[in-house]
Amino acid sequence: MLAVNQNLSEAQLALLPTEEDVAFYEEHGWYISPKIIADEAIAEATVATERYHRGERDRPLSVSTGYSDWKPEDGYDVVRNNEFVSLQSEGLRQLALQPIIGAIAARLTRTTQIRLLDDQLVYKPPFSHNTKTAVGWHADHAYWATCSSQQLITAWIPFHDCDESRGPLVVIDKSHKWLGTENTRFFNNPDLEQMEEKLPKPGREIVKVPMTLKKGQVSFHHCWTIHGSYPNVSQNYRLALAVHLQDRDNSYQAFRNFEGKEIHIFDELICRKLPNGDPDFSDPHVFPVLWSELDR
Ligand SMILES: O=C(O)CCC(=O)C(=O)O
Repeated sequence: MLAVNQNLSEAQLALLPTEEDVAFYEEHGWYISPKIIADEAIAEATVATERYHRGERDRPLSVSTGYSDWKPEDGYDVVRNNEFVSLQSEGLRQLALQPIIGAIAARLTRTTQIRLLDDQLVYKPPFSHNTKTAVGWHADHAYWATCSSQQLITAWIPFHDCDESRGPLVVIDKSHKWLGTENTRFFNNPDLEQMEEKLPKPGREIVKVPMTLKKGQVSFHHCWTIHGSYPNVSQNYRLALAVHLQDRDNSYQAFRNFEGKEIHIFDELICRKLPNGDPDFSDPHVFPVLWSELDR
């Protein structure tokens, strides 16, 4: 087996989570890294975002509908949610696929390989009385029923300092351990207080932890951690890239909901198939590897 530290500098190695950090993640369902992303990488991704928002694509997807894909005709004074941007924009790919992000995710989930699953570029306009910019409560895995793994993880990368006024991600502490969260899919409902009543909280106090980060820091959350993001009440825009990641063991599993309806996710449409006809969640064109200990 080749060394885990390949491609990471000594300085980067020192930034990986300790065993104590991993235990914290397992207990709380979230983790905040030190500064791991260079300012230059964020500057390049900001330019790439401007191009993306103008409609420029370096490599368009083979299927053009069925995923969130804000376009100028949707209006500017709204939350802009663009998925799968790292497959379509070179500049955003450079940010999303940084090995240090994969190495941290691998430590936190105790796996030997981290692959991309999906991503979301989320832009919130500066505050205006007309626009609600909170992102509603959801658990990421509730949108990924055909993923077999319970160790999927998301890295959230703000492109600037993000204090509580600028619409940070907010997680519900320890909610990854709650039962009954399979249908917590309220991403598009910005009424956080109203929807809080509908959460399957098992008689416990809800402890909300905003991910108030400095530029270059990244937060990580477990795929069952309930989270949303606060409205942007600042005079500046808020921009962040959520990079959704799979551990080595994740594979396709057929899934039917409680009404017996077959559920599918967009990823299945754009990846290659396995010999048995199932979608291949390790197709390197769609699910590139960020980090691997065994394959290096
Ligand atoms: O950026 C946001 O406001 C929401 C991102 C999100 O839901 C996530 O990181 O899973």
